[in-house]
Amino acid sequence: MHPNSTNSSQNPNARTIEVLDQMCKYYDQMQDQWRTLAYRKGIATLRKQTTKITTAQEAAALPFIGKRLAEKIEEIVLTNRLRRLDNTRDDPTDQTLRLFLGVYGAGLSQANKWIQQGYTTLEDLVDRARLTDSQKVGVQHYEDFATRIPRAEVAAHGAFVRTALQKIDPGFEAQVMGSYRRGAKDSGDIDVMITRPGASIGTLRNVVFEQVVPQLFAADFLKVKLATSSRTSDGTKWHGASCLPTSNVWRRLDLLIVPEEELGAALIYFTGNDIFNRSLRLLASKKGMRLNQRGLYKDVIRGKAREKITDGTLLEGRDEKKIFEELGVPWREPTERIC
Ligand code: DCP
Ligand code: MG
Ligand code: MN
Repeated sequence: MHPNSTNSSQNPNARTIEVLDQMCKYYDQMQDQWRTLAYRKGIATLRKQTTKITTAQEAAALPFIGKRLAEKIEEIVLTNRLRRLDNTRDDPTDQTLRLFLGVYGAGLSQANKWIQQGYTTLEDLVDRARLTDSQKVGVQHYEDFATRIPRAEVAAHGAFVRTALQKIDPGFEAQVMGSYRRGAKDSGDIDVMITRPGASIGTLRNVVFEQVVPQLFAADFLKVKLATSSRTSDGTKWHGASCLPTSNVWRRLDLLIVPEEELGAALIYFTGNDIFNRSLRLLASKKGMRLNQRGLYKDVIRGKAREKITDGTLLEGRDEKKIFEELGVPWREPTERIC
């Protein structure tokens, strides 16, 4: 999550950050997006401090650290631990919930249903629960998907996809996005963006879905296609699992199809991180603009709650640097987009 936190042990708040990171991970596993986000912002603030923050009052004076988080910081400094975190570790239902939430494709309601049905282990799910195909894969490869992917292996999966694409048409490009592009030493999944200068979205989709994906299955690199819960699937994404010939660990792989006109906006969106993206979108909306994974738009009319009333007109989609310029944001290297 924080790939560039190299000299973290030298940070005066290293121990506080370590404990808060665990708490953040817990909320992330619980799919509590609000608390996860609040912790990540607070942790980012702490990382920037050059002195040790010891009191709640000191902590609360810093950006993105509210009263509750400030109190937790003080508790960690005073006791070297966090009761809230200890509690989660002692509660068996909580542990089972987290176990089940780790199954690919299982959300909170599904995980809670399994608990209500009396299941407590992954074996219970295999033996007794009625699972979707994706959930079956999620259980069978639970360990695989929970394991971080070393940077070199992420690159190798990207290269495998690129080679297959360029055999069909040398004009194709495949670029690894997400945490990898931000320079992370390991990643949770592999995000590969596919594009080709001059090709229409129809051509891109056809080559990817009708040619590359089948070929990569035949090569035994792709293992399975996985369903997503998102309603936003517009036929430009493929989710599944891949495995290198030299390995037996399955990895989560996303293929993202992007036409040239949208390349710059997609580069921004799929590089992230998600907090950086949110802050750019908020800034755009404050300036009467709108940013999404397809482009930056101007003259967007919004209502009282910043809800958009008109779509606006496209300012820039193709060029990543130009989008920063139009937004009036100084260029940030991907490795600096950690927020
Ligand atoms: N993204 C976003 N908002 C989301 C999900 C994703 O802005 N809710 C963008 C930013 C992410 C990128 O898509 O960086 C890729 O999403 P991933 O979930 O794969 O996240 P990362 O690649 O950043 O991290 P990980 O190493 O966990 O895969
Ligand atoms: Mg990723
Ligand atoms: Mn992904």
